[in-house]
Amino acid sequence: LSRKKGLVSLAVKSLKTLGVEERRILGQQLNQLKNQVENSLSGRKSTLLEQEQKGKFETEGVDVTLPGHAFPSAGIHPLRRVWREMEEISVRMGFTIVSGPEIESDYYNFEALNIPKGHPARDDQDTLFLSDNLLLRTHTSPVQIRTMEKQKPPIRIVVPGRVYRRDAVDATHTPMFHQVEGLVVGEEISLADMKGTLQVFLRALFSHDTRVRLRPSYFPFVEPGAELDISCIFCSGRGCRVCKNSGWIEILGAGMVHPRIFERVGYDPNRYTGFAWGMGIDRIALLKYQVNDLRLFFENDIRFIRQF
Ligand code: 2U9
Repeated sequence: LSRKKGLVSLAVKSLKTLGVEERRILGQQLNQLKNQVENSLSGRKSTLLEQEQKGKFETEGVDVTLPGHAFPSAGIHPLRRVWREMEEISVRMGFTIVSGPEIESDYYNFEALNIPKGHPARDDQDTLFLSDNLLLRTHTSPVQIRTMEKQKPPIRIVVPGRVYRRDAVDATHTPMFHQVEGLVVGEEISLADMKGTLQVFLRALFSHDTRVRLRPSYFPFVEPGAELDISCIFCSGRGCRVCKNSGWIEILGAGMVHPRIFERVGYDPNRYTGFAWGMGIDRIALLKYQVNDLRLFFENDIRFIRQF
């Protein structure tokens, strides 16, 4: 049937050499022939297609009784678990969870926290500056300042969040890590309230018989300041590898809020006192889950995350 070389096409072309009557009869017959060939071609084509389909159904069919493919999911990240647990304990104790910006001004990150320019504490906290005035917060404390500017005492807040320091990455340092800080402000709030509150919190986080002890320490935003140790969660204080045989593990820093901070946010330091504390979520997750390298928390290897 092809237009140039097909036998039927050539025969149609040769019709013009014939007389009128012959042309009419032969023309009709050629038309019939053409239809026949076309019909049998398309018939054969659909038979072949049908056979192909049938073959495909047989070889590529889906067996719905086979088990499906498992969706790869890792579960809740260990850092998020510790973060949530700390939030839940705090809320049960009557605290409100507050958050704030990760990009901060010099004022909220340092100045308002009694860390003036030239203060040696600014060296400790190798800061990631974005400009002369803007930086990535080195602690979540700016959120406590912002809250006090907006609210009057009593204050009971807990502030979890990401913080940043200019550290080289190794097993115990990452330039971004996580903190939970807390702040209580009111009338006649004492150091005993601080120790009792932190003991209740830490017993809920670690174990009901965890003991706590305070050691004097220095932070510019508190006076007096202290570091808090808990009795070792692995040997209950008898001495082991984790606590380096001391029976104690340092867990957080705390202290009574410096009166100069109250003055700056417009609280009367003669009327109000308060305490604050801060701890690293990542470090506590290392301890709780017995992980020896912080970097594992940031690689997000599903085989690691699945273990918690
Ligand atoms: C205000 C007033 C006081 C928060 C405090 C610490 C002590 C502390 C460190 C623990 C390990 C930071 O993550 S870490 O490196 N923090 O030792 N933080 S007192 O004091 C405040 C905060 C806000 C307005």
